[in-house]
Amino acid sequence: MAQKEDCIFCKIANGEIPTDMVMETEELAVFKDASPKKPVHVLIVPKDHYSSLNDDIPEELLGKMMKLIPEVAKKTGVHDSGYRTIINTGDDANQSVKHLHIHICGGAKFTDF
Ligand code: DGP
Repeated sequence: MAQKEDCIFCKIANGEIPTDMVMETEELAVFKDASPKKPVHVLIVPKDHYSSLNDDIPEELLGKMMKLIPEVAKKTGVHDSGYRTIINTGDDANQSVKHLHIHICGGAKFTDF
């Protein structure tokens, strides 16, 4: 699996478009969401292109994405106060960018579900 042409998250995650990068590993990029819904709102994005969770993602990569969540929470200051992780998949979930990503949101109390 590699990058997909004309995918904005492929370009951001691989440094072709500058962004507010929070942290990076060999396979993952973490950057700030351009339309933050909470004081802290960052995205964990694989550097390889997968369009969604439905895209037969290697277990190892999924594990690395999950393991990175608390590290990102520490780095962004929401580890102890709490945070929400969201993966939107497909149209009914309003997935707007068709490149797999995990939202990490925090810094204010959630009042919905
Ligand atoms: P989703 O609805 O789960 O596909 O969320 C996509 C998120 O990506 C949305 O919260 C806004 C954010 N986003 C869209 N385009 C850009 C961009 O060009 N840069 C950054 N940093 N975030 C973006």
